This record gives sequence, structure tokens and C-alpha cells, in this order.
Amino acid sequence: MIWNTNKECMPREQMRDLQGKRLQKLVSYVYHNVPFYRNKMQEMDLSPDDIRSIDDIVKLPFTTKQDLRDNYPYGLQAAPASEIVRVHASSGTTGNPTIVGYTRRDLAIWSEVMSRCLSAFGVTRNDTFSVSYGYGLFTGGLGAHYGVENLGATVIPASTGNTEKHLRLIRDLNITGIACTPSYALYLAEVIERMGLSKDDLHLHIGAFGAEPWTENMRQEIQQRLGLKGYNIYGLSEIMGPGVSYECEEQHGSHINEDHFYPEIIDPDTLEVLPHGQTGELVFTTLTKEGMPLLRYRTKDLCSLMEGTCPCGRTNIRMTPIMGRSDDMLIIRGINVFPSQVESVILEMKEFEPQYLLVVDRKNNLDTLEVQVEVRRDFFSDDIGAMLGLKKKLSDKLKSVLSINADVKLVEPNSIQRSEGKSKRVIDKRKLV
Ligand code: DLL
Repeated sequence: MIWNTNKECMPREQMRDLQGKRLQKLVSYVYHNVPFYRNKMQEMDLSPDDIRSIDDIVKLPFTTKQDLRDNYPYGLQAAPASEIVRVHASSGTTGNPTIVGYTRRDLAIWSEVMSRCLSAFGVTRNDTFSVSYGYGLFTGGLGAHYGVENLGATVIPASTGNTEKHLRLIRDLNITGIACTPSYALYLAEVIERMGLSKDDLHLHIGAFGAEPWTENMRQEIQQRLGLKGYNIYGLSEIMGPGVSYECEEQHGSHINEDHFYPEIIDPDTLEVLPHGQTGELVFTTLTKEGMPLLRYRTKDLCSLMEGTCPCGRTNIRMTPIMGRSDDMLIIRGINVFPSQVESVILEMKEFEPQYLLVVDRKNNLDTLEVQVEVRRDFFSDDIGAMLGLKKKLSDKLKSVLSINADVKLVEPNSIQRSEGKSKRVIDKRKLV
């Protein structure tokens, strides 16, 4: 179902017009309320009057994660403290966390865009939905929670942890949908099997999966093991949280809520805007946000924007799945390697569990890549010949996809650490020294 036909199916010209009007208002708002933006614009000899349509967005300055860190905690906040009703934070691995304040109107818009996503996944008022993203400073839990309530379905605020108890609730409360990371969905599948349950004991039919990159092969694996249809949901705390974009029943790219979040793709080196269809860094401008609006925020996520209308009837633009973050990309002996490439290869082979870890190191001045992967119980054996054969089979496939040699290490089922939230698939020891 389409939650907001007016906005999701708006003719393109009308959408650009709306975006232009909202951009003009936004630029004037940040110019007058955020010294950081006023200074940047003055340095560029730019005034709010120079912004007349959405095409003028290219004149505006970019915002980076570093800018947010440098202005910690509230330097980029535009609304007065008395208008802020909630704060979330995103923890980076280094430096200050990013603090994001929301006004009441921001929260209403967040619930609205989340309801659009859930409707596109097929959620209705008759569904009971478990939100198994972490609740707290992370935006996943509360963001999905209020979207489910706003839509009128029943929300079960399960959060993460206590997986067996959670699974009993899923069974006993006839829970029909679940929102969690794709890696947690896989973990659920494992625990179901360990508890002697089967997917047929549960009534799950919709999964809202996001917060980390996942491949099409991972989707097939989760769908088959949990007996549901898994949809992609994308977002980031700086821009709002989950709900920036969502898949429809076509599952061919994720529609962006572009009346609120204006997307661009840039070349991360030259900062030039790239045409639709080309892969680069995704950039968002928050067209309607009051608490902490951002101009041209560089997400570091790599994808492309898709031309053309979608058979579902929505006209809002789609983005391809995130292939990785520019800071996740490993450069190994000069070759670019994304963990998602390794994932695709592993998940295509029936001998392996969808659990892997990349360990990158530097030995004798040469980069090394070790790929640890769990062998499925049915294929794990003491027969050295069989194990060596399997190792070679995977090494050859990885070589053809990555163009570099990876040292494959087969490990026993259940030996790689599982994740309830975002999974950690890479250890880069080169960064640790
Ligand atoms: O992960 C918000 C979210 C929660 C999205 C629940 C979807 C579901 P952050 O913690 O700020 O916010 O992390 C944002 O996670 O820049 C991407 O790199 C990655 N990411 C989020 N969703 C997806 C997705 C939340 N569907 C960062 N596919 C983003 C790939 C994703 N990567």
C-alpha cells in the first residue's frame, strides 16, 4: 500500500518545485540560525537570495562528519534548546559522538516517513511488529517504534538481546513482522534451529532490514530461513535515522523520501555532482528539518541514483543498495576490496554459513587478506583432502572476483562472533599499529 500517494507519487516537475521552495526556506533558516553555515556561505560570497530553485543546491557548501565533531555537541543545532524534545547520538569509532536534536515537528516527519516505508513493505494495522533494533541513543529502535505506532500496527518493543525469550514472544504473540539488522535476522534463524523450532512455528512474513550493508544473496538466505519477505530500509542518524529510503514490493532499489531528504551523488575526490546511474558518494540535504538541518551532508555511503519510474507507481527517486562506505573500502595491494564482494561469493556457495570475517594485515611490507569463513556442519569433516578442496574452491572464486589472492581459513560452525546490532566483518590490523 502507498501511505502518502500525494508525496510518493508526485509528478517530477512538481516535486522539483516543492524541493526548490523548501531549499530556499532552509537556506535562509540555517543562514540566520547556524553561525557555522553563515560563515561558510559568507566565505563563498553566497547569500540566501542566491538560492532560487533546487538546481542552485550545487552552490551550497558541503557538510562532513568532521564538521559535526568539530562543533560538538550542539554547534550545528538551528532550533533553540526549548524546541528540542529528543536527542539521539551516533557513536563513531573515534572522536566525539554526533549529537542530533529533534523538534516535535521533526519527530512527526520521522514517523510519517517511517510509515511510508512500513506500508511499502506491506505492513497494515493488523500486523504485530517486533522492533529489534537497539533502543537508546541509536535511532533504529525508537525510529521504527514510532513509525509502527503511527501506522496503527501493534508494536512490540523487543530491542536486542535475550533472543530465546524474544523468539517465544514471536511465536506466542503471533508476531508478523520484524525490524532488525540483517545479521541479527540470521542469528535469529540460528537460534530458532537450536531451540528445535521451525520457521513454520512462527508467523513472520515481513522483515524491515537495514542499518548495515547486505547483499542480495544474504536476502535470499534470510528469506528462506525465516520464511518471510525481507525489505531494505536505509537511513542515518545525522539526517534522521531509519526511513530515509525504503524498498517497495518491486525490491529494485530503495525509494528516497525526497520531499524531505534531497539526494545527490558526488565524486568523493573532485566533489563534482555525478549524473544518475554513476556510482559515487551519497549526499543528503534535509529539506524540512528544524532541530539540526544539514546542507549537503556527505554520508560516505557509496551507491547510485536510478533513473526512471517504478512499476509500483511511486515517482520518488530510487537509490541502489549501498555497496559499502568509502571508509569501509579496503585497499589491499592497491586494489579496492569491499566486504560485500566477499559476502556475495560466500553466500553463493552452499558449503558455507553466511558468517565471515576479513582480517587484513601487512607482512614484510605486503598487505595480506585472510578470509575466515564458517563451514556448514554437513560439509565440515576431518577429511583433509576434502577441506583443502573446499578451501581451493573458495580461494579461486575470490580471486576471480577480487583480483587478489586471499588466504582462506575455514573455521567450525558457530565460531565467529554473532551480532545483535551492526556486525563487524573486518579487522584491519594495519590501522592498529
Ligand atoms: O543505522 C539508522 C538505521 C537504523 C537505518 C535502522 C536503518 C535501520 P547510523 O547508526 O547513523 O544510523 O548509521 C548510518 O549505516 O551511513 C550506512 O553506512 C549504514 N546503513 C544504514 N542503513 C543501511 C542499509 C542507522 N539499508 C549508516 N544498507 C549509514 C546499507 C546502511 N547500509
